[in-house]
Formats: sequence, C-alpha cells, structure tokens
Amino acid sequence: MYETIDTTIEKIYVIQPITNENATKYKVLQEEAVALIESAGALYAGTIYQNVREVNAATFIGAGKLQELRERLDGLDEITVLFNGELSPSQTLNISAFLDDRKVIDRTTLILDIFAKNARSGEGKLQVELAQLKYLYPRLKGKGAALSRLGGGVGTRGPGETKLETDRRYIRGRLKYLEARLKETEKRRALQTVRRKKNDVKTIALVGYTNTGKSTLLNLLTGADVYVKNELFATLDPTARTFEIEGIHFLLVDTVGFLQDLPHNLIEAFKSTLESAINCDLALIVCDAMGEYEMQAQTTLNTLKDMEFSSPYLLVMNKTESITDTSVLPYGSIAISAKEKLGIDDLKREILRQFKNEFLFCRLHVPYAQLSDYAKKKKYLTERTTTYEDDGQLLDVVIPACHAEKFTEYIIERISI
Ligand SMILES: Nc1nc2c(ncn2[C@@H]2O[C@H](COP(=O)(O)OP(=O)(O)OP(=O)(O)O)[C@@H](O)[C@H]2O)c(=O)[nH]1
Ligand SMILES: [Mg+2]
Repeated sequence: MYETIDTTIEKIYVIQPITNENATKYKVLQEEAVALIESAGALYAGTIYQNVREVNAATFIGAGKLQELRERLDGLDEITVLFNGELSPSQTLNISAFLDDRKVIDRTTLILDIFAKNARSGEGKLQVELAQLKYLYPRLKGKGAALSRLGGGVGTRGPGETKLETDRRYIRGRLKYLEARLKETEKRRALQTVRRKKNDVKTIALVGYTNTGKSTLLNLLTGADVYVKNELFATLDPTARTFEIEGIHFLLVDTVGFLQDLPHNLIEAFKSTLESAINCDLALIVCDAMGEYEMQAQTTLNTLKDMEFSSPYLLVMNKTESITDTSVLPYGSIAISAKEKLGIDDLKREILRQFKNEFLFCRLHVPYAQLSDYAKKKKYLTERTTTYEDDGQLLDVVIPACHAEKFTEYIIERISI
C-alpha cells in the first residue's frame, strides 16, 4: 500500500519565533498561522518553535535551529517554509539559502496572498496589487535572480516573477497607475457618502476580527447573501445593505476583518474602502465569544483608531449559542448567535437606544380636514400603524428629530419602545 500525495497543493511548515514581545500570545499567533495557511488553500505541515532572546541579524533565528529544521525537512521537496513574523529581504534570502534554496515566505506575504485570492471587485484587486507591490518594492535592491524567491506568494499569486526581476521602474510606474485609479474610485465613493448623508440614512458598520461572523450577521439582518466561510479574510470588498428596525431604515456595511500584526501597507491600501466604516454613525464590533474576544476587540479598536475612527460602538459577542454563562463576557456587550438567530432582538433594541436622540417615536392625531397638509409632509416620517377614528387618523410614527417640528400640531404623545 502506498499513499498518493496531491502535489498541486502547497504544504507549508511554520517557524514560530518566541520573543519578549509575543511571549504571551505566540500560541495564538501560531494557531492563526495554521488558519492563514488553510485560508490560502495550502496544507499545514508542522511547526518548529524557537526562543529568540536576541535576533540574529542575518537569519532572525539562530543557525542551530535552522539546522534542526533543515534536517526535519530533509527529503521533503515540496514544502514551503512560513516564518510567522516579518522578515527583511536579506533574512528571507539567507534562510532560504540555509534550507537548500527552499521557498521561504513571511506572515505578510501570506496575508497578501489570501487577499489576492479573495479580492473580487476591480477596486479590491487594485488595492491588493498596490499593497503587494509596496511590500516588494523596497525589497528589490538588485539582488538578481534570487529576487524571484521574494516575489511569489503561495502558488502563483505573487505579482509575477518576471516583472519583479526585470524592472523596478516598471513597478514604480505601476504603483503610480494604481494610485491614480484608486483615487478616482475614492472620489466616487465620497460623492455617494454625501448623497447618503442627505438621505438621512444612518450607517451602521460591521467591523471586527476576521472570521467572527460579520457577514453572517449582515445576511441575517438584511436578508443578503454575502459569502460566509470558515476561513480568514473571506470578505474583502465592502457590502452595504439596508435594513429596518421599528420603521427606521439603516444602512449596514460589512467590511474586511482585522488580524493582529496586520501589515501596515494593507491597512493603508484598504483605508478608502473602510471609509464608510470609519465614518459610520454606529459601529458593531463583532467578536467570537468562543475565541480570544478581548484581544479581538482591542486589535479592532486599535486598528480603527489608527484610522481616526471616533464613532460610537457596541461590542457584540457572537457565537454564544454554546456558552452557558454569558455573564463572563465583557460588561455592556451584547451576546448573540448569528448562526442560531439568538439575541437579535436585544441587539436591535440596543441599536435603537443608541439613536434615541435622533428619532421620535410618537402618536399623531391628524384630523380629516388636515389630511392634505399631512400628506405633503409624510415623506419625512415612517408610519408604523394607522387607525381610523371618527374625527381623524391616529398614527404611530417614527420621525427623525430634525423633522419633528413639522409635526408639532399633530403629536399627541411620545411612545416608549
Ligand atoms: N458557532 C457559530 N458559528 C458562527 C456564528 N456566526 C457565524 N459563524 C461561522 O463563523 C464562520 C465565519 O463567518 P463569517 O460570517 O464569514 O465571518 P466574517 O467575520 O465575515 O469573516 P471574514 O469575512 O473572513 O473576516 C463561518 O463558518 C460561520 O458559519 C455563530 O453564531 N455561531
Ligand atoms: Mg466576512
């Protein structure tokens, strides 16, 4: 009996450094590396850990450990090595040389690779290419043929080896072109935002760590059919859908997820698509209650704050269907399960509460003689229920606070919801 090996799937072995900075979180980083490998469509082959008290300038980790790794991988030709951190170009090349010219990638390259795989829209593809080239450009310092080893991500999704080898000038031109194209789309988006603000529709952004269930929640709340998958960075392109709570329309925006140590270039590249989330009226920070939710919330907030985010937010703990004691979750957070549709009414109530100063829930009495006057103004409010009395109509309505004055004569009471 013999095993057949699928040589079309790349196998990746992880080097996990343990440093002073990551001493408390290296295990989570290693688990994320495995999830990243799987999300890239590759196979996880194993991990070697290395305590790094002092970074070796040439190879990051020491020669002894590299020798051990070399022996472990001896005879396994098809295995790529992932260094789960950021390497300088020369470190990448040196490790590769030490490991018999094996392909070596770092965490950033792998993340960029997944982004390249998952970008669907034209804009998303431009953004990923821009980030990839920006990452590579300073690394291309005339090292000749060896550079090709820096270029590739998993499989053939790097920006292309020949291009990299031949011409830094080409890349400079391409960077300019990509930046100009993206500027155009940004302008268009700014216009849309202005239009939306005019329409008084409040924007709610779904933000949070990757794979926490943002898209699942969007689908549940809006009836959309956004791609949901148990992998990292399933969503790259933002999606916006409207939904309604008690007669108030909201725009819900789904965005790219975050991860600790996300490459800075990548955040920069995606800043424009995150614009709607950054300038939202309310953010829902979605966390995985079965995972490291405190770290997830912190990473999300830190990343958003770097982009000058200052909107109000709610902490939403998702995947709580199998948690028996939700009192251990962060104070003030809302426990839900998007998959099992639990806690959704609580979430909606909390969202409404956030906007309580912006909308009036009230009962109107409109005498029949005034109906034509009312008809002219009713576009400013949402009617929830209508009953017909002898002397006129009784209506339960929601009025945006800025239009409330128009209805003063008809308001007979405020309603608590
Ligand atoms: N157990 C459980 N799983 C859930 C729940 N909500 C979503 N999931 C699963 O979590 C995985 C990720 O869901 P997504 O909605 O794609 O998550 P996301 O935050 O949009 O992820 P990215 O777009 O990759 O950042 C999927 O396998 C979902 O089925 C939940 O309430 N409970
Ligand atoms: Mg998603």
